[in-house]
Amino acid sequence: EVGQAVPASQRGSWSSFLKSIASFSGDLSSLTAPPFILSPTSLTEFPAYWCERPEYFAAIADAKPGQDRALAVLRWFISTLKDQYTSRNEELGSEKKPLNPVLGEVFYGTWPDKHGRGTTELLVEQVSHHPPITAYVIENKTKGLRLVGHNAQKTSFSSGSIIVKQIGHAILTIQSKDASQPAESFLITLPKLRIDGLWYGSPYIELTETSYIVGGGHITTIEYKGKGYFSGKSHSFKSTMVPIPGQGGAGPREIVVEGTWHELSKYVKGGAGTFHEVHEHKEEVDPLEWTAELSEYETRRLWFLVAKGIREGDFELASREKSRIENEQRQRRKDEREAGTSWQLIHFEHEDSDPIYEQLGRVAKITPPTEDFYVFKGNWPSGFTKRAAASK
Ligand code: CLR
Repeated sequence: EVGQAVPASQRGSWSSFLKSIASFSGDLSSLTAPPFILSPTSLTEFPAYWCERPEYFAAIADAKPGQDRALAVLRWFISTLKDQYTSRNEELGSEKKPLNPVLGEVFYGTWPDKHGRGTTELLVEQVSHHPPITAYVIENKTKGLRLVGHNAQKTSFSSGSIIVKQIGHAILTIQSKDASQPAESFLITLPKLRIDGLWYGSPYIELTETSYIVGGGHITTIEYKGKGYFSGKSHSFKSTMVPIPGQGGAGPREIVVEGTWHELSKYVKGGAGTFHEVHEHKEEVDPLEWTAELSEYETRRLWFLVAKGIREGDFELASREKSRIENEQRQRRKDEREAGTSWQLIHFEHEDSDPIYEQLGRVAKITPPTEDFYVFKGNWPSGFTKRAAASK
C-alpha cells in the first residue's frame, strides 16, 4: 500500500508529490512536499559531510607523495560517504527533502585541532538559486590542504526511483612542505544517486555507476553497486587504482579494494587486510557564532524559524516563514532588475572551464572534457581568525 511510513493525513499529498516528480525532471527543490518528508537542514550544510572525520583529511598531507598519498585520498573519500548518504536515514528515519538555499546564503564552521591534526575550516556559499548550486572550501592550513568544489543536481525519474546525477567536482590541493615545490592536485568526481523507497514514504539512497579520483600519479575508479552485485550487500563499492602511465613510481601496479562504503572494505589486490572501517564516531561541524559581521543570510540564522517549525511539528510557522523568505527573495531580484544591477558572489568567482579538471580528467578519459568552476577568492571572514585566536 502507498505510504506505510506516511502519516494517514498526508497520504494524499504524498501521492500527488510522487505524481508530480514522475512527470517532471529538473529541479526537485521547487516542488511542494508534505510536512513529514521535510528536513530542517539547508543544502548549504551538506559540504560539512566532507570533513566529519577530520583525521582522515589531515592524514592526506602526512602520507608520502605517490601511491601512499593516493590511498590516503581514497580512504578519506570513502570515509565521507556514510555521512553524506546515510546519515539522514539514521538520524531522521529516512531521506528527507532539504531546505532549498537562497542565493547568497552562507555557512561557516570549523573542526578543532586535536592530536596535531590542525584546525579544519569550512566556508559554503549558495552561488545560484535556479538551478541550485552550492560552492564550498574546506581548508586545513596547518597541513596545507584545501578542497574547493561545487555541487548541483540533475534529477529524473525512472521505474519508481529518483535518479540524481551530481554535477560539479572538487579539486583537492596539497601544498608541499618544501615551498619551492609545486602544489599537488587531485580531481574528485561524484557518484550518481538512486532514491528508492518512495512508494512507502521512506526514501533512502543507493549510489550507482562510477566516480573518479585522479592525482598523485594515479587514477582511481570507484564503482558503486547495491544489493545483488559484488558482495550482494547494499552500499557496495569496488575501487581500482592504477598508476598513470609514465608517472607510476614504486608500488604494485594495481590496487583493488572491495567492500561497503558505510562499514568495511578490504584489499583484494595489491595489498592485504582491512582498507577502511567506518567508525561510529563522527564530529559535526561547529558553526561560527552569529555576529553583526556575519550576514543575515547565514544558514542557521536565515532558516531558524522554519527549522524550528519543522522540528516541533509547527508547520504553520514553518510555511509562513518559508513564504516570507521566498517573497523577500523575489523582491530582491525585482529590485535588482529595476536598478539594472545583479547579485554579486561573495567568496567565489565563476569560471566557464577548469584547467585542472581538463588536465586530470583527460588522463582518466572523464566526460565531459571540461566543467565550469567557482574559484575561491580567499576572503575568509574575520570570525575564523577570532575563533582561532580564542582557542589559543
Ligand atoms: C548534495 C551534495 C552532498 C551529497 C548529497 C546527499 C543527498 C542529496 C543531496 C546531495 C542533494 C539533494 C537530494 C539529497 C537527497 C534527497 C535530495 C538529492 C547530492 C532531493 C532534492 C530531495 C528528494 C525528495 C525526496 C526525499 C522526497 O555532498
